[in-house]
This record gives sequence, C-alpha cells and structure tokens, in this order.
Amino acid sequence: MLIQSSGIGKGARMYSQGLIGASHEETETPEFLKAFQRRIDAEEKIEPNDPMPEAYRKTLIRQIGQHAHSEIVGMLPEGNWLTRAPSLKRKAILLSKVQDEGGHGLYLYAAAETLGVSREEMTEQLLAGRAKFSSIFNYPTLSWADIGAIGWLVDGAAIMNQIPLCRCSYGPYARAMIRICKEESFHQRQGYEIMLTLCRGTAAQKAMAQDALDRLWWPSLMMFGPHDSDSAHGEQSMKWKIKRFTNDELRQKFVDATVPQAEFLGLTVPDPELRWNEATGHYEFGAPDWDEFWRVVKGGGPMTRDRVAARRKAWEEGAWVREAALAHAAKRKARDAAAKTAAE
Ligand code: FAQ
Repeated sequence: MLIQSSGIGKGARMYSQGLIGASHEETETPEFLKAFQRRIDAEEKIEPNDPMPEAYRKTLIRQIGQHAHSEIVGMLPEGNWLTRAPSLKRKAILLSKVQDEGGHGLYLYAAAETLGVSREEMTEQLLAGRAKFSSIFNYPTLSWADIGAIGWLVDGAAIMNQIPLCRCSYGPYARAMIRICKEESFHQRQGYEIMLTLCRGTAAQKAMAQDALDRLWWPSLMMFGPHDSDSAHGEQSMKWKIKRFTNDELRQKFVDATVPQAEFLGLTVPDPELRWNEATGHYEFGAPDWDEFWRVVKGGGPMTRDRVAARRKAWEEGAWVREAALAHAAKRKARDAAAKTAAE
C-alpha cells in the first residue's frame, strides 16, 4: 500500500468510500496525487476502499455506468428479433446472447456501485439524459442480417475495446471484464457465422448481409469514441491506465482485423477510401461522419427516444419488485434482531 506507507495516508484516506464528499481540494495534496500515480505506474490494482483522487472515482463511475447502460440498452435491438429468428436453433442462441448482455450490465452496475454510487442514481441519470449509452444502440435493426452484423461488428468492436479493459487499473472493473470478454468472443463468432450462412445462401440473402454491413459499418467505427483530438477524457484516462489505448488506436486495430473478414465473406466495406498500406502494415480508411456521431451522442439518434422509453417502462414496471425485495430484507433484519435479543 504505497499511499499509506508513504506518510500521506492521513489526508489520502479521506477518499475512501465512507467519506465521499470530503473536500478533496483541501486533501488532494500534490504528494497524494503523486503517490497515487506511482501506484498506477507500478501496475498496482486500485481497490474500492483504497484512497483515490475524486476525479479518478468520477471518471470510473461515468465510464462504468455508461458501459453498464450500453449492455442493458444493447439488449433491445437484438431483442427485437427474438420472436422472428429464422429457426428454433437461432432463437435459442439469440436468447442466450441477449441474456448474457443483461448479465454484463449487472456485473458492471455492481462494479460501479463499489465506487459509492447506487444503481438507482445511475438509472435516473440515464433516464434524465445525463448519462450516455453507446451510440451504436441508437440505430434500428431492420433485418435478420442486422443480428449477424451486430454479433460480428458490434461485439467485435466491443471485444477490441474491452480486452485492454481487463488490465484497467481499477480492480473490480478489470475483473468484471474478464468473463464479459469471454462471452463477447462467443457472441462475435455466432454473428460471423450468421453472416457466413447468409453470404453462402441465395443472392437475396447475400444482398441482405451487404445491406446490414452498409448500414452498420460506420456506426461500428463510431463505437470507439471521437477522434483522439476531440476525446475530452482520453489523455487522463490513459495516464490513470483506465484506458490502455486511445480511441483511434483501437479503431485502427478493429479495421485491420475486420476488413479481411469482410473479404472472406465476399462483402464490400462501404468506404471508398479504404486501402491496404504495405509500408505501414495497416489499412487506411475514411473518417466517420463526426456530425452524425455527435448528434447521436447528444440524444438525437434515430432510436434514442424509443430506447430511453423502453428503459423507463422497465424501470417503472419493476418498481414493485425492488420495493418487495427491500421490504423482505427489512423484515428479515428485524426477525434476526429479535431472535438475537431473545437468545441473549
Ligand atoms: N457512444 O473523451 P471521450 C457493447 C462520449 S458495450 C456514446 O473519448 P471516453 C456490448 C463520452 O462518454 C459498448 N457516447 O470518452 C454489446 C464522452 O461524453 P461524457 C459500450 C460516447 O470515456 C454488444 C464524450 O463522448 N462499451 O457493445 C461514445 O474516454 C452487442 C467524449 O469522449 C463501453 O462503454 C460512444 N460510442 O472514451 C451489448 C466500453 N464515445 O461522458 C449488446 C467502455 C464517446 O463526458 C449487444 N467505455 N462518447 O458526457 C470506453 O472504453 C470509453 O468510455 C469510450 C469513450 C471509448 C467509449
């Protein structure tokens, strides 16, 4: 515990979970911040009760909370096809994938809660439009091929972004990501297999696969976030080793991995500027439409209203379950206390 043993533990301990709200301007001395950075640089994991700068805690709550919302909202576009999957086998696979995403959301909410925020607060932020969810889930799923393209591209982009998060400096987030990445990897393969089946099928099926790629390619590239020069949090998050690669670095890795997969399918990536650069060993590619990205991120996506309305409905209709669980817990606590008193 470098911070405690460095002699600055007194003020630094003010940042443990029980004391959130203490004036960090007063207690975050340059020594405290330096000692924290030394722990990060030494690749130590930061755990929930460890002293941490308030900005580190806030950055994590923002990112993990938005990640959790994305997993839960991300169930909606695929859920849209559960009743219309083309076979029983496809339906069973999709059902299980959508349930996995729900599980990811729950691990992530739990990881964020270790930072002193409640799931209620995070959900309220989402419903009030103060917390974001991934831009990709603001687009509709218009055909069965979109389910293949989501697995292939969206889960593919998610894995590219999330494998480095398994090495995130915050322990609970890093550990949650390990299982999530294993499951996303299966999701990616099932999506690619849907695409392969469509591309080896009839001309109409192949056209459907191409149409899904045409619509979802650019939104998939946008998942990695804005260009590095517009990434407000990027530099600090890299310094804190929350992020291990910049948005643009991950986008490049995704393009390099995905273009050969599109070629194998016999599909055309909808980017006239796409070309292999022998000298760099990377693909060159065009810029996403950043105006569209910011419009979507600010709540103006084609499905934003529907997605938030669906979450609001689920939250309101689930209120009785939360109330019943709390009432049950209170009764149990009272019963246990009464039993303890009687035994004394
Ligand atoms: N969408 O300064 P940066 C999945 C916002 S999970 C919406 O670069 P940062 C699984 C950003 O929040 C997909 N907003 O931000 C699945 C910030 O605004 P703020 C989700 C975006 O945090 C598959 C502002 O722009 N994955 O797909 C987006 O350093 C299939 C400035 O940006 C994660 O959340 C965006 N794409 O980097 C489920 C991974 N990009 O908060 C179902 C964890 C940026 O100040 C089916 N998150 N913004 O108001 C991250 O790695 C990072 O948060 C980034 C953004 C890389 C997304």
